[in-house]
Order: sequence, then C-alpha cells, then structure tokens
Amino acid sequence: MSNPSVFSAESYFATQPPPPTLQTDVIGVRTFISKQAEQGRKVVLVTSGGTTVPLELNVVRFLDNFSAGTRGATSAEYFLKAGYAVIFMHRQFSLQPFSRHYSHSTNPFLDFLEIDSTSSRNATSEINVTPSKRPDLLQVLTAYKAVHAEGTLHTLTFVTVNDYLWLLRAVSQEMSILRRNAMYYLAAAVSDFFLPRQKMSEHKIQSGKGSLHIEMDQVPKVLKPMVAEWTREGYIVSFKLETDLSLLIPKARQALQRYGHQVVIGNDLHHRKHRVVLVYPSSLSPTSISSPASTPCFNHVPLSNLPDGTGSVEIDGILADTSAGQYTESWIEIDPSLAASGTKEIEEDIISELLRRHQSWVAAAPSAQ
Ligand code: 9Z3
Repeated sequence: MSNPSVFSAESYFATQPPPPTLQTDVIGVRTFISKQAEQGRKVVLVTSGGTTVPLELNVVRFLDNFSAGTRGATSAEYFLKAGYAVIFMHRQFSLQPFSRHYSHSTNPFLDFLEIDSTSSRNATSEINVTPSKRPDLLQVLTAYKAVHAEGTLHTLTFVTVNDYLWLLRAVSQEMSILRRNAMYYLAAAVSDFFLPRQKMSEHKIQSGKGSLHIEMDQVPKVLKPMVAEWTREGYIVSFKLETDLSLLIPKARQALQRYGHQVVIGNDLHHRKHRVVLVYPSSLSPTSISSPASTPCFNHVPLSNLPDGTGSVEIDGILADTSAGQYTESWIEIDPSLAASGTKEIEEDIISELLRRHQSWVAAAPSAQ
C-alpha cells in the first residue's frame, strides 16, 4: 500500500482478517440460494442496522453508526410478502422482520399478555393475549409462520464493519449465480472509517495521557467491485443518508456516476420515515418500463420546496457532473402522521416501486435467465 490511509477493496481483504464464522455462513447461504433457485424464486439481500468500529483488539470501546434497523426489517417483510426469498444480513440485536412489531422498547410483548387467574388447572395459571391485541398479533404470527414453513428467510448477523464487508462480498459472490434474479438492497448504515487491525491497541486504551487522538482510515468503496466483479448483472439499490438536504440528490447522482449501479435511495435523517427520493440513471427511467397496475403514493417530479441538485457540484473535493438529464428522481412521500402512528409504512411503496423496476430489469436481460 503506497498510501496507508487509502485502502482499495483488494488491499482491504488482503490485510484484514475474515470473521471466524464466515465459512459456515457461506455454506448456509449457498444451500439457501440453491433451494430458492430450484423453486424459481428471486432472492434479495437486505442489509440492515449499523456497523461498529472497535478501537481495541480486546474491545471495550467502539464507534457506532446510527440505525435501529427499522428500514431493513420492514422492507424485508414487504419483499417476503411479494414472494421474494430474503437473505437478511443485520447488525446483531437490531430489529428483525416480524419480531420488530413487538420491540422491547416500543411494544413489549409482556404488556399484552394476561394471567387468567380463573383457571387453576394443574395448579398453574393460563396465559391469554389481551383481546384488543389479538387481530394484529394473529396477522404478524400468520405471516411469520408461513415464511418459516416456506423457508424463504435466511438470517445472518454482523457487528463490526469488518464482519459486514467480508459477509457482503461473500454473499454477493454466492448470489451472482442468480444473475438478474438477484437484488441487493443495502440499507445498513456502514461506517466510512475504520481502524486497521495492524493499528489497533491490543488492550483497553488507557486514559492517563489526557485526550485521545485516533486516526482512522477510509473504508474502501465496495460498491465499485460489487457492481463490476461480485454480482454479475444483479439489481443493486444503495441508500444515501444525509442530514443536509441540499446534498441528497447531488450525492445520490455522484454515487450512480461512480459505481454504475441501478438505484440510489436518498433519505434525510429527520424525514426518512415519510419521505425518500429514488434516483436512477435516466436510461432506466419509468418511461422505458411498463406502468404498474396501481400506482403507489408516488411523484415523478421533485417536490417544489426541495433542492433538485441540478448540474455539476463539488463533493469531497471532486467536481462531479451530475447533470439533471442523466438522472431521474422519483419522490415517495406519505402522510407523516400515518407514518408516525404506524398506520402506513413508506417501505411498502418503496418495495412496490422496486419490484416493478426489478421485473423490468429481469425482462430486459440480453439472454434468457
Ligand atoms: C440508510 O440510509 C437507512 O435508510 C437508514 C435507516 C440507516 C437511515 P433505520 O434503521 O434508519 O430505519 O433507523 N442506510 C444507508 C446509510 C449509509 O450508511 N449510507 C452510506 C452513505 O450515506 C452509503 S452505503 O454514504
């Protein structure tokens, strides 16, 4: 490495150790994919939750990325509902499909169980579900049991950004046999910085020396090899998270320009549950694909009070040509109060739109899949 702070994907994987469970994980994924391929199902990899960057080998402290895993867990349910098989690769202990509805912090399941003291059979009391909670629970439980019976959900966990990168590469390579029938939905919040193993302190960093100075290296931009080498024609959806709204569209366009994948979904931190923007290369614009039977809450023009990011823009010191004509933006917006109450989930509309576009991607394959 000439410049130790700039890792290419190649130099990263040559110098950073794989997680100990990688081989076992790959065998599980391979079995799952071949079963789904036999049954003719499309498969989506959903990544979800935030990665950590440990500061010590015997880890006491780490840097974390914000994400509860709501976007990933919710989206996975809508993909399953649409008949996709899902590889759900998530941060350990972050939200998961189905059980997310009964998260211990927002809706603890103990709160809707009741002890039936009238029943004293076998000297033990019976447990009942609070009647008002039954319809919702029954719906979630039915979908959960059906998915388990069909074997269409495969779960993998990561904690560190290193676990994430190794798993992402391995799973993408395994899925590449599905070619266009594979979708990659990268909703995990991935650290841009990491501490290479070679620079990590073995033991807990001591506090005696006053302030702490840590220089982190940049995580390699793996979308590039993912598109060019790992996935063979897969449909790749990445997410762009910003807190400065004016950067959302330019940064999404820049990512498409740099990596050549199919969609960037831009979301800003505070409005992510009710507003997102899907940015595509114009060659994959809605006019070139068939219309849906029913259109979700979906706008083909930017909302008037939002920046459109037209033209060239300097990002990270690089002048990116993000001319409007090369890209198409589609805003999806739902009523904030419905999103806040959980009555409507924006992921339903995001997935519906992506399914339509993935279908067109499959149909446009140069040869039969
Ligand atoms: C996202 O933007 C996700 O939508 C959120 C979901 C993390 C905001 P929650 O889990 O939040 O529902 O609480 N994910 C991608 C974030 C990210 O790290 N993007 C990188 C970037 O913005 C590109 S891979 O540069």
